[in-house]
Order: sequence, then structure tokens, then C-alpha cells
Amino acid sequence: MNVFPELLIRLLAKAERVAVLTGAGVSRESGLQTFREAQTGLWAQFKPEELATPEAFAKDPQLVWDWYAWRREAVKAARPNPGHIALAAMERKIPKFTLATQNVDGLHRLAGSENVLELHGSIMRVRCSECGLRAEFWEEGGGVPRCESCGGLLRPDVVWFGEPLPADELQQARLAAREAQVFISAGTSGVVYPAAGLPFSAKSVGATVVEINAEPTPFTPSADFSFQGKSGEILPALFNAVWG
Ligand code: BJW
Ligand code: ZN
Repeated sequence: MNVFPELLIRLLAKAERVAVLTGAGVSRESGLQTFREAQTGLWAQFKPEELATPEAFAKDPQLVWDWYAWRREAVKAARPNPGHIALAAMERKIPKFTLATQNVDGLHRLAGSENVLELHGSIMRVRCSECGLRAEFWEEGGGVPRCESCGGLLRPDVVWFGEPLPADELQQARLAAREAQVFISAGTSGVVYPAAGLPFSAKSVGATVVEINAEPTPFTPSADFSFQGKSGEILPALFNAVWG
């Protein structure tokens, strides 16, 4: 089955610069919960938006640490899905391919993507809330672990609301968006800035922008092509339509 317009297939087939933005929807089919869907089980009474903040950590570090520890276990058990794999395959077909992700789960790299910009950090690292020291290993002992260097509380090395994104990654993502001939936004609700601004800035300098998402987003009216459905199905189908 090929549901993709011929124009899009031709644009991708000859594109030399492609940029992609992904969000939690791309990892949904790996079994990870998205941000704006209601949580189930243990954490059903909490909203992710209320836990992913510096204020929540300051008020109750143990609660926030436990939530991330629980999510980290889910991430460790998760495997890339066909959506991640299609994006990794696309990178090998396009001379300059940049994948900016809002996801902290590391699944794009696990799928084989190389040029990955992690705009919101990584759940597999920690950093000290006092001195900023980063680490990939730490002593787990039930409570919130402490920094070896200064004794401060360790926190996940992710970007919370009100915090700046890693400057280098953000700058590279903005540059890639402005240079791209085709920009693909996949699995993101498009409400969290500055990441949500990337498809708009690509569009404003003439890129063809493709959106793949389970539901409409604030960007949908501006998209050149919008496909509603599962990224784990649409991305591989698109790859096959162009390069299969
Ligand atoms: C599927 C699917 C399937 C499901 N297939 N699709 C007013 C205007 C503009 C900005 C602001 C404003 N007020 C405040 C701000 C700033 C704020 C912001 O944007 N707020 C808005 C919410 C209003 N932004 C910030 O604070 C950022 N920092 C900043 O601006 O700093 C400025 C600064 C500069 C200098 C010094 C100091 C400050 C930081 C934002 C950080 C976001 N962090 C989080 C947590 C990360 C760690 C963690 O994982 O715990 O990032 S919040 C959360 O949202 C997470 C996500 O990466 C991010 C985006 O969510 P995403 O990925 O789009 O997920 P969902 O769940 O929203 O959507 C999934 C979509 O997939 C849905 O649409 C589904 O339908 C779909 N889907 N299954 C395809 N199978
Ligand atoms: Zn420290």
C-alpha cells in the first residue's frame, strides 16, 4: 500500500538535507507512556507536567526521584520500534540528516541513529543539583543519591520546565531546521517550546514540512503533509515508499 503523494516521495528521494523532530509518541509503540496521556498504576494520581519541574524536586526530591527511577526501569526494558528503525535507515540514505529528539529514553541511538540531538537530556544520566557534576553511574540506596564531590542531591540529567535546553544541541537543531529541505515532525504534541518552534522555523524558510502524529497539533494547519496515525507504521511505510 502506498498512500504517500508522489510529490513527497520525489522530494525525499532527492533531498540532501533532512531534519527530524521526535517526541514521546515515537516511543509509544515501544511501550513507553507519552507525557500528556494520563498515567496508570502507581503514578495515576500525578501529572507528569507537575513532576517534571525544579519546583517539584525542591519540594519533594524523593517523590520526583522515585518517579524517574520507575520510568528508568521501563526505559531499560524498552526496545526500539519500527518507527525508530525507519529513522535510523533514513539517516543512511540522506547526506545531511539531523534527528532532534525531545525524548530522554535513548531509543534512537539504540536503533542505530547516529546524529542525534537530545534536546531534553537523558534519563540514563544524573547531575548534581548543587554543583552540576554529571554522572552515568551512581550509588543506589533507596533514598535520593548524593553527589560524590559536594554532597548535593543528584537529579536526572533532563530538562525541566523553566530550565534552559543544552545550548549546543539547541543551536544545532535550529541550524538543521533552517537548512532542511524536508523537515519531519513525528510523535509530538507540539506544545513545549523551544522544540515546538522548530517545524515553524523550517517552514518559514521554505522547507517542506511533514507531520506524523496520532492526533492534530497546533502545527497541523501549517504542515505541507500531515499523516494521522502511528509513527511505528507510517515512518516505515514512508521509508519503503521512497527507498523500498
Ligand atoms: C503518537 C503515538 C504513536 C501517541 N504514533 N504519535 C508560553 C509560550 C511559550 C513557551 C512557554 C510559555 N510558558 C512557558 C513556556 C516555556 C516552557 C513551555 O514550553 N511551556 C509550555 C507547555 C507552555 N518551556 C520550557 O520551560 C523549556 N525551557 C525554556 O523555555 O527555557 C527558557 C530559559 C532560557 C534560559 C534560562 C532559563 C530558561 C523547557 C522545556 C522542558 C520540557 N521537559 C519535559 C520533561 C523532560 C524530562 C522527562 O522526560 O521527564 O520534556 S516536559 C515533556 O514535554 C517532555 C517532552 O519531551 C515534552 C514534549 O512532549 P511530547 O514529546 O510532545 O509528548 P506529548 O505526550 O505531549 O505528545 C505525544 C504525542 O504523540 C501526542 O500528540 C500523541 O497523540 C502522539 N502519539 N502515540 C504517533 N504511536
Ligand atoms: Zn555536586
